[in-house]
Amino acid sequence: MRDDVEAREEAPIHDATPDVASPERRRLLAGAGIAAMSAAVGATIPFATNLPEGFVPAAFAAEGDVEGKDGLTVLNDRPMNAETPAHLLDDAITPTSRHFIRNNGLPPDSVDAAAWTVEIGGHVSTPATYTIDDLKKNFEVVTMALVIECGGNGRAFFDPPASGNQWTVGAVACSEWTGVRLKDVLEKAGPASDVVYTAHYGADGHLSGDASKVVISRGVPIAKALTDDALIAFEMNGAPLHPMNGAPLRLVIPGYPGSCSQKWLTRIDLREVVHDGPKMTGDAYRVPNRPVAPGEEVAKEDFVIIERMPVKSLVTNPANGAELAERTVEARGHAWVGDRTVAKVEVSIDFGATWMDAALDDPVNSGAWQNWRAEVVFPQAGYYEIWARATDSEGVSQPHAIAWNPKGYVNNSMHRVGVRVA
Ligand SMILES: Nc1nc2c(c(=O)[nH]1)N[C@H]1C(S)=C(S)[C@@H](COP(=O)(O)O)O[C@H]1N2
Ligand SMILES: [Mo]
Repeated sequence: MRDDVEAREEAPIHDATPDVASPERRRLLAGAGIAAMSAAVGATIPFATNLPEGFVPAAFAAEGDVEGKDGLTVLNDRPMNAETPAHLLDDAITPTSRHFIRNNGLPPDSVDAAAWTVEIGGHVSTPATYTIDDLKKNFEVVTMALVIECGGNGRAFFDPPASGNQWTVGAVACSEWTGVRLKDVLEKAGPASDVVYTAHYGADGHLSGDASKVVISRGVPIAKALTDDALIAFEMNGAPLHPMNGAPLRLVIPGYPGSCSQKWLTRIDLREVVHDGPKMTGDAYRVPNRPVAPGEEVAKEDFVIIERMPVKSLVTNPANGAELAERTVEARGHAWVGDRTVAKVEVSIDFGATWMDAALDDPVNSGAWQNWRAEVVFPQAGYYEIWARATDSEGVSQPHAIAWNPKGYVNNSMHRVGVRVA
């Protein structure tokens, strides 16, 4: 991995051009002739001969042209961060092409899946190192649909705004992950009796290019790591992981902030103290220990680590802004909650004055989102909003208003979709 990091340092740093194609595609397009470039943008390029050598048509940025991804909205290209518009999350299982990307650093340039290893260490009696093949041979291989949601999903709606990626609603997905249970691997290593926390490490490079710097290293309470639905995954939707989603090996820990699901996983340590790696301390992935007023200053010692994610839902059909020719539409989407189940989803088309129950599926397994649908009938032509509100198994519902916090985390306020009915 060291070599990769050094090679990256020498590579030209992106400037402010909005080109976001993958490195391979960039090289291809940059070297392409006028005809190939025209074909790629789908139009003749009258001034093509003026395009400086190595420039890639900027149109690709608008399309979020990351190899193997489709229709994502790119928020930032260094590091790459891209979310999925809600209506493209309509599938019960999120296709890899629609799984959001949240990078804090630079993914490894090239990975050798056959040679990849993950080390299990720290306070254990039997430290171990496994290749992906070793994992498959030594532990039961399971496939589960699991939700990953970024702790900052919904930050764009904060007022006053919170700095960080301005995610709207699409930094969430529920793909089908294949791997081994984190629990099985940790138990085999023999955790010491004083272990309280995990510590996760990955192979991505720091934005500064400093190979000694760790990009992000988070962990979870040991009890969470020992649940049945936390996986060390090597497949996503029946294929190797996408390079931007952690290939060839990652953690998937549903129900906690996505940051706990380390990508490009190389090491897990068990610790006798709460982990203090980069992005575990200060106010990173933390919220105040009490409700605060929008804009209120909060002392560092009053922040607590975000653990279980709150109940939430998405309307994935119809699309926001849709023009509907019919008075009837199937509203549908997903609902999820950390470490609980969703008990009820309700839908309103009159700005919350009245609600109707949606049909709600059970999760296909623990850690998966639940699909819901409701036939909605609009009384007359006009503008409507479809609101969805989920309630979890402890009776806790999504709020109307954002529980404001300084870093813009865990916004689980209701999703609203506006439609015009003819
Ligand atoms: N090594 C590594 N793992 C990581 C990250 C990262 O930057 N580096 N980002 C985390 C964050 S903040 C989130 S929300 C999820 C996103 O997973 P995805 O990019 O596959 O959607 O990965 C997590 N794992
Ligand atoms: Mo995240």
